[in-house]
Amino acid sequence: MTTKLFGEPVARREDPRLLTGQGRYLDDLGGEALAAAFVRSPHAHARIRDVDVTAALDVEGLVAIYTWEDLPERVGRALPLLIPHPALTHGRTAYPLARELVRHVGEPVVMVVATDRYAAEDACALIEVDYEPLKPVVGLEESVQGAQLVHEDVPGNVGAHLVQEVAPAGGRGAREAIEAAPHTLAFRLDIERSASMPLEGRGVYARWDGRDLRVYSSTQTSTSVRMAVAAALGLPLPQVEVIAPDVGGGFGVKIVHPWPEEVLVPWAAMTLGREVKWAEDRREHFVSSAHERAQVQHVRVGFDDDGRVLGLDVTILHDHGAYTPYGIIVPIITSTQLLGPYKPGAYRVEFTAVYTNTVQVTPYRGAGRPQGVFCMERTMDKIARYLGKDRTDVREVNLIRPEEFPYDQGMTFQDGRPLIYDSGNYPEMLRMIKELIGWDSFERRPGRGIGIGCYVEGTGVGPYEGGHVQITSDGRVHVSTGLTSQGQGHETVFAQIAATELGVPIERVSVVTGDTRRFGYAVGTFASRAAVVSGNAIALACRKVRAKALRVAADALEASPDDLDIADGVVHVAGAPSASIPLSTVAVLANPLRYAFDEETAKATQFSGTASPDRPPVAEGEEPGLEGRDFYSPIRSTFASGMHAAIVETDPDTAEIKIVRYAVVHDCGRLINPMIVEGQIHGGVAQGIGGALYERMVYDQHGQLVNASFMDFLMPYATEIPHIETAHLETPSPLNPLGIKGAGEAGVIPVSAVIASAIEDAEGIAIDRMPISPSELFDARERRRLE
Ligand code: MCN
Repeated sequence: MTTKLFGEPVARREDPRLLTGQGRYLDDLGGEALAAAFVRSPHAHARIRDVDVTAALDVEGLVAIYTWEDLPERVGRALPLLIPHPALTHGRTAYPLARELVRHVGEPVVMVVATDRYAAEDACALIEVDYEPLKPVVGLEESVQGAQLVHEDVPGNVGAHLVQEVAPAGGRGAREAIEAAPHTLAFRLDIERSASMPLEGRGVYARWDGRDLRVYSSTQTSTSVRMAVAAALGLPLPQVEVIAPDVGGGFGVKIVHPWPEEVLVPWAAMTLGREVKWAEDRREHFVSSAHERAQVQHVRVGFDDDGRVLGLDVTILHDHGAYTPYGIIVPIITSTQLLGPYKPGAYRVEFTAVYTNTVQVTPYRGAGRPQGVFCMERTMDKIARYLGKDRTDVREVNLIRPEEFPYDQGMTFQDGRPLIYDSGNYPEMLRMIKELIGWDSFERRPGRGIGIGCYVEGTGVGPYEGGHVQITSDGRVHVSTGLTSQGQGHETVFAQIAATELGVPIERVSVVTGDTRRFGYAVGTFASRAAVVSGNAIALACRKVRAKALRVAADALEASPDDLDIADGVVHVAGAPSASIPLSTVAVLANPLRYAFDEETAKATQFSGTASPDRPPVAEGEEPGLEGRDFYSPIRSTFASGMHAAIVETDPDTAEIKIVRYAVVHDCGRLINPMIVEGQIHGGVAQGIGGALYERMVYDQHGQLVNASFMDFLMPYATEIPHIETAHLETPSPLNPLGIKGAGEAGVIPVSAVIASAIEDAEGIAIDRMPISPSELFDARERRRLE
């Protein structure tokens, strides 16, 4: 095969379109549609006494106003709880429009539809909602006290509680092991609340033609939106199409389905018989979508003189916010993946997830892992400091060795399946990161420190994805898969896979994602799963099509399929290049209708015109055409891993923190496209730096999010992001045909831990909370001075 593109740094094919303003995002569509806008709660907790719409009725262009009472029973139901779990004893989800109570600032109360957004917003401003304010629960400490309840029927505000314990066979439990250990440490760690901030917010646009409903949504899961909308509106699935156009980022927030707006806008379109659209504005994104991180962790660890962990006991307090559409996926990921590349003697983890009157918490890139890695890596650093050892030596003695794979880490994941690491080489990775950053030659001085952080990430979760591949009689290859893209470069990597598998030039391959008309069975883009799950499904579909192409070509060339190969879009007999036939011709021959795209092919297939006069029947066991589809359904996750290191400098006067160097070693199995993986890592690291130094959601005691704008919620600019040095280690996954592991969240996961490690090294001050601002570092210095 000459067309080997798998593993090559092929330039992203979507970029010319996306970077020159040719992208078609949600708000570029539906120019003629009516606009929806929402009245959202200004209170964190209140009872709705009355809604008076009288003044709004005079607004020119007003079309309709809806409250919860106006919704039919199916539409007005509480939104689905997407991933139930036995430990989630009190899961709660919101109604599409608030029913009697509001539980966070920003909860939608009234929907207005008007001829344009200006009129809709004007009407919203004139609607008077009479609220009876209730005392809000803000912050974890207040929630666990349970004096005030977020949901009247959830005692103590506790939605979920789970304990998991792993002990070596016949060995002590974690608490016992800690008591018996030569050394012990105990400390508390805090990670503040942050959120995905895609450039494009959420949005939905729907049209109803009296029979079929077409919904465009800026989503990460178009097939799930389709099912949810069909169910809510009582429509048969084939009558609902959902299309994700270009999506300007998601980072997790667009997995939640359906959002209230995703049900309400299509329902309004059907009810009014008009096209309706809603595009989220930035403030709505802050107060009405979802947040994450927000955890307090108490750690106790026992270890020996070498720093080997003998027992680890972690207690996590997790903030759900007001609702749990995604169940307990975030704290369960923290608790089960916290151990990273290490094997402590015994591990006990307990989490309690509580409600507060704040925006709901759902997975954001990294999904609970940054908190877990912060916990484990702070632990490693503290052990090293206590023993006066090098921090990498302490990590080294705790690492899982290459010969121990597959390694059953002992925990049970959300779906009840065990966490088994499939492959990796952590000691080699540690050697590589030390060399890349120059760990051993680093010259430490006050105000200049070096830090390290390591992680393991379960990627490529099931249950399945599919791929459809068709070769048409012009020789082009059309690939589709149901999951969506938000900027990950899927148009490029899936084309690389198809081009390599089929032996065709990549220019002839086109890729469609996230369109239920093209592919109806899919799960979605999250959990770094597209490359593993759709990538393998597409490869398997290509292999089917390739096998058929060889069968048809073998007939024409009077050869055995085993003697044939495909290169540059031409099937040829191995060793006899003149005996060949282009795939375009094979595609014509594969369809008895014999429709040739051009004259040359028509001649080659021995007929002219558009239809063959004599049509042979379709061979038994075959289907007409050169197309096929297949699914890939992983038996369990494949575990990617990485180690990051950074050098920081802190200003002696202003306490400003500057990242001088940042290095990454990453293992996502076989790389499809190293350039795209590096881009993913760079984006992730930038997001991680935001979480380490800048980004936090600041709620006041009334439950008001006081920094709900980009003026006040600090995100790093390009000027704050250092050059990121990257090296790859490829330990193929034995679990899937292509040997791939995921990469999409890799960059973000360990950054807070790495930066904390480096600042602590520079300052000699324990860094136990993230993010850390210059003023907080300054205060910490002052506290130390006074001690
Ligand atoms: N890749 C590769 N070789 C591998 C693994 C991955 O070339 N061995 C490529 C993939 O083909 C894909 C990219 O790297 O183009 C990321 O792959 P993968 O790890 O499968 O992640 P997904 O495509 O499933 O994307 C989801 C992941 C998540 S969970 C979040 S959150 C996230 C992220 O991707 N959100 C993003 N990256 C994002 N990037 C952009 N621009 N926007 C977002 O919203």
